[in-house]
Amino acid sequence: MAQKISLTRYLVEQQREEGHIPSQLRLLLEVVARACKSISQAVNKGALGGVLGSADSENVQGEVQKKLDIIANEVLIEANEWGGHLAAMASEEMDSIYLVPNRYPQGEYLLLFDPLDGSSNIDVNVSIGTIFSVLKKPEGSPGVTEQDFLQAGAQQVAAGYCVYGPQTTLVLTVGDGVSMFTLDREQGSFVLTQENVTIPADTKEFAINMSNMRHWDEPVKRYIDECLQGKEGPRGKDFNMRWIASMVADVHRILTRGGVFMYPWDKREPNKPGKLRLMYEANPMSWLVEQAGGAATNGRQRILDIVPGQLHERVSVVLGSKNEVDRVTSYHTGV
Ligand code: P6P
Repeated sequence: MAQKISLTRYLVEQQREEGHIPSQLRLLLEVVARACKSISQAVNKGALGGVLGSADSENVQGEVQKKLDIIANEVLIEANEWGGHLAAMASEEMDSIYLVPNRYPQGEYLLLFDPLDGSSNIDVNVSIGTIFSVLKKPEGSPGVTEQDFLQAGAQQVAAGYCVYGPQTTLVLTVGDGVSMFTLDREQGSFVLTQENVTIPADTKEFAINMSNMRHWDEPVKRYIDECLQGKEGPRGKDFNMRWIASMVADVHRILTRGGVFMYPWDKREPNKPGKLRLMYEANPMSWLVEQAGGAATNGRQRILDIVPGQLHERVSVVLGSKNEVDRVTSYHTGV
């Protein structure tokens, strides 16, 4: 029977062999993984843990916060603030950045996260997840400000998510491909279950919220309409549709079997580029997808090239199988 490789052993061997996981980053990733284990425990308790339903509060996005949103956020803050690997954190659930308290040593990394994405699915027992992105603190900046976070996604040094579904699976990249680790609850550790994850360049499966169709711009309507025409239409093949309304779950499916995920601009909110957040949803997911051989654009440009103007900036997202993403992008740009 093949020996189980734990996340710790994987990171130690990557650090030794590849040399691009400095000790502080390895510690950061292990701490985030441990926090995800705690979140998984809380999520799995559901009604038994008194953690379902809404808290009496809203987040910076103006969304009603679920109790588990707040629990997950607190777990990640408390797990990461004392280790000396971080200078500051940013979260979908917090208006401004969180500076590591002065009583703890400052590290060289910035951690951004959506502590519990897909929270509308919590109360109906559908997969949800934690998404995280790691940047380096700019050299020389004495203190840390929000400006230090405003780096393009191409600057990430690590990115990943943990999906709380039938399995609890951590998916991670440090720039050398994508690896998946499944939580072994008997051992309490994440075990390597897949390396060199690869997304097929072609697919017959798209993921989009079809109820918004009348609000999309023309290139998106054209792409989806051609998919719906099936083999009789210009694509010459039938398509299937999936929409879990939990980005982590939809992206996990695409990393596992291919597909294209779209959350496009919507004319009901013309001044918003999209619904999803650039820094702690689109950027980490886009890097994972690119590291697995896929592509990710906002319909016109590579998401990882977008320089953020603000921490909670939104973006349109088209990601997954490269040939499909390229097609959607070409319909927008005419190239
Ligand atoms: P809709 C979850 O709230 C989320 O941010 C993503 O995880 C998901 O892909 C999307 O919104 C679902 O949006 O409009 O279909 O509910």
